[in-house]
Amino acid sequence: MMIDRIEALLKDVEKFKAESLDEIESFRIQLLGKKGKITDLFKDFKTVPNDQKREVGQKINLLKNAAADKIEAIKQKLSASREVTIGNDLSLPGEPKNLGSRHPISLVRNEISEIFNRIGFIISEGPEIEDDWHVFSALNFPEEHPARDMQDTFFIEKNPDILLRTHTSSVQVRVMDHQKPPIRTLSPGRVFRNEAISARAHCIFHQVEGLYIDKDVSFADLKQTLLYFAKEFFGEQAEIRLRPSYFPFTEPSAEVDVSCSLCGGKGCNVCKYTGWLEILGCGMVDPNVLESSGIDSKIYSGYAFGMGIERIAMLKYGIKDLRLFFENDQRFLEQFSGNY
Ligand code: 2NL
Repeated sequence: MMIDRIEALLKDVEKFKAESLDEIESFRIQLLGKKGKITDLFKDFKTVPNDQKREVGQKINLLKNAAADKIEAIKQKLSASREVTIGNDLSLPGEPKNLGSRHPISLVRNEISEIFNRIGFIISEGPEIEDDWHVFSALNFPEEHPARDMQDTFFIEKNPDILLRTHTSSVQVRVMDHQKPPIRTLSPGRVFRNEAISARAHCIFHQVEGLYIDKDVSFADLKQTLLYFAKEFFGEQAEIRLRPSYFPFTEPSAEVDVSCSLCGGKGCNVCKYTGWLEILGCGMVDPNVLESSGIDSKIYSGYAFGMGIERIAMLKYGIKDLRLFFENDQRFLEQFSGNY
């Protein structure tokens, strides 16, 4: 009786064919599942007379192994033939490859660089770990200037001479040290300030600074260059205005606003109903700065400007929180695309 059931199931296993994984699975459940026919055989084994137990036990085990082997073999065959089919079917859709996108800070940095490259500014780069001379002294910062304080600047260990640059002017000091005028250079880069992190401030951010030194460089040259930049970056309708300001390294100095491109100067909550957005600081290079780098301030004059890339990117893309630039959340990053 038991032997007949085993023989019949063995035949079923031998005959079994399948075209799909679903078929294989339902066959497996039929035989080896909790209520499967082979599982039942094991349950009924206790009813087998003692003198037949040995023979019947062996046969059930053989059947169980045969079923498991057959299922495995058909599975293998099926997946092999699937691979062959996929390999040969040129009409199947390709696997999507997700392309990355450039970081908004890179997009804006590259676009600004392009605009100034077109009028002869050459990119210069320099070290992020600097010395006091290139960051402060050569730029006419007095000995007791608060920017030199530990509260504002990161120092490397306890050496007050080695620090993380707080602006990329240090790169331009190095250019002036090694190059004779005319000088026309643009220094984009990462800068560091000891600030508490918030929606508007970060201890690491990015700057672009520009420097032009030649004979007879005037404030009018500076204004026209910045107007050209504003129109290229923000659009032909852009206007600029200059307000007097102060920097240790320029005299006179000015803050530059661009007309608000969102409301066209009428006033909105982005420009706080003034019609203007502050975009950069600038001025005529202080003669002390030229002389520190061995440039004769009686023969040469120059202008310089600096802008924060995060600030410009926030204006361009309407980003409200600066911290988004540093978190690398893909949901943020994948929204940016551009040619730069
Ligand atoms: C700002 C203002 C400025 C400069 C940067 C500069 C560099 C040299 C000599 C003189 Cl080597 N000046 N750079 C000048 C005026 C303003 O930056 O608001 N930056 C974010």
